[in-house]
Amino acid sequence: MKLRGSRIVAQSLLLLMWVSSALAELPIEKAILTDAPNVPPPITRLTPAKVIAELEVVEVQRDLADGVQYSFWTFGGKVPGKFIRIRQGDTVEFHLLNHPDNKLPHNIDLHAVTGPGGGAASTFTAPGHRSQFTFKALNPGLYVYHCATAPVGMHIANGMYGLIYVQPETPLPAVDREYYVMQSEFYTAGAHGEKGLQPFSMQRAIDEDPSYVVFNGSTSSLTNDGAITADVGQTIRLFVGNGGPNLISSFHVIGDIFDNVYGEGGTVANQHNVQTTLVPAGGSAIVEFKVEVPGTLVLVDHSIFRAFNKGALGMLKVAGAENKAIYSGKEVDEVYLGSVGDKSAMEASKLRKEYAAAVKEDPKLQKLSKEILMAEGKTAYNNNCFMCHGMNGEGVPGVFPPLAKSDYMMKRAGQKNREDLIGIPINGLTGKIQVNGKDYDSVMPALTGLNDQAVAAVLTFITNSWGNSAKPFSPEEVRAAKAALKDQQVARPQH
Ligand code: HEC
Ligand SMILES: [Cu+2]
Repeated sequence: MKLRGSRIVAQSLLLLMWVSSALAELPIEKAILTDAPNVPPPITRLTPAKVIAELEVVEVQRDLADGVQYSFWTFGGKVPGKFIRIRQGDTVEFHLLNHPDNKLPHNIDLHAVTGPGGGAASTFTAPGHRSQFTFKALNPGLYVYHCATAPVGMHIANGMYGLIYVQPETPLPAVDREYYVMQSEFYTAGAHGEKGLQPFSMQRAIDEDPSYVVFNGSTSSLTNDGAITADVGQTIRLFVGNGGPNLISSFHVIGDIFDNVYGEGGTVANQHNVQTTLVPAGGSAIVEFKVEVPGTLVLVDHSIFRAFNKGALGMLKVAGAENKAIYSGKEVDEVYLGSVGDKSAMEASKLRKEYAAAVKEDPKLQKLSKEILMAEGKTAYNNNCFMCHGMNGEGVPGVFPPLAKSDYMMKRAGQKNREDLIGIPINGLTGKIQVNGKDYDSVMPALTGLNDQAVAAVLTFITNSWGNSAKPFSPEEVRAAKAALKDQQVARPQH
């Protein structure tokens, strides 16, 4: 018995020695932590290390929006908390420090930890205290961490979240730029934009009715001077997190397409060529894309009122030379009135009808408008017709038929068949016709340069000159006849 007991003791001792020597063999390094939008540099070592990570909880008052302040509870002084980068297989000695000026106890639940509460119970820390625990990073991936002290929702809502990236043993391909972007909501007592220090509203948080949805802790963290940057031709990797506490993000970059998405922050690029990717509350995604042309790309939650009305908007400014083959810039800029144009055209035709009706009722106006048509018609005739039909409509015997006292024409200038006559200058005339007992079989070309007004005028002129007399032609009549002639042409196509 005694012998067996001492053998167990010896065996345990050996095991203990092996464990401690294995630990002792690990190189020790201090984790580099960064504030958003920066990411610590890729880890280049090929074997595990013992990493010491130190994170301090600080309760601070900062701007949430222009003129709007909020009392944030933070991991490291800013929202989101500092980015932690370790390597798969690393042993992490984690230190949580609660600043002595803070009012509340806090802890941390790292989703990268395999163990109860993700470290929450082991890190419960009162103000002015520090806690420590150690975990082994078994699973690679991009993980959210957050405070899990009751009331948990309130601690998260006040800004207590961040990202820890457990770099896989085989790292993701190298890119030119890596950035840290984390979305979250804020529930203020005042409405969006209400100035001054805004207290947290528990009711709004329960109702999931945020007054702010932001990237990296405020409406201006990633805009204008806060914009992240890149040069044309570079590859970008965004480590995207969502602290919630309630909303799912429809993460989208206006003006580019994700070449690769590591869905839900896992280690497999499970999709290519993606426009918008979902980032769950308490979850993440890694997206990669190449910037090909200069300009400002806009990061949004594509639940779009959150972007344009609650603050979920960021910028990636790309500098470099244009590439017109990929993006031309504006090529056409012209007026398009759409239904407004139709409306004004309708209005004009209505007024024209009213005008015609008014002219009809007033003999003086009627006479005047006929005189106008005659004068315009004479001009049109002299410019377009006289070279064939003659100065006085006499025509050329056997070649060009006369218009003066033409029975052919005047038959069509009465009540019936007026559209036949209107069609002659518009479409021209070919084939056998008889005018005043004489045959003509020639070609009159279409006179395409005449508008409705000119056609009405020239027809009024030729049917009221040289002894002819008929009712004047109006532009409206010409327009209607044109439409009727078009329909006839469609019905029996000309050859
Ligand atoms: C290039 C010469 C030419 C021009 C220019 C020309 N016509 Fe004609 N016109 C003719 C010919 C030729 C005919 C007979 C066509 C046929 O034989 O089918 C004709 C026929 C007519 C007829 C029917 C026959 C008649 O004498 O009643 C009318 C009306 C007419 N033209 C009006 C016009 C008007 C109005 C214009 C100017 C806007 C015009 N023409 C310009 C050559 C011309
Ligand atoms: Cu907390």
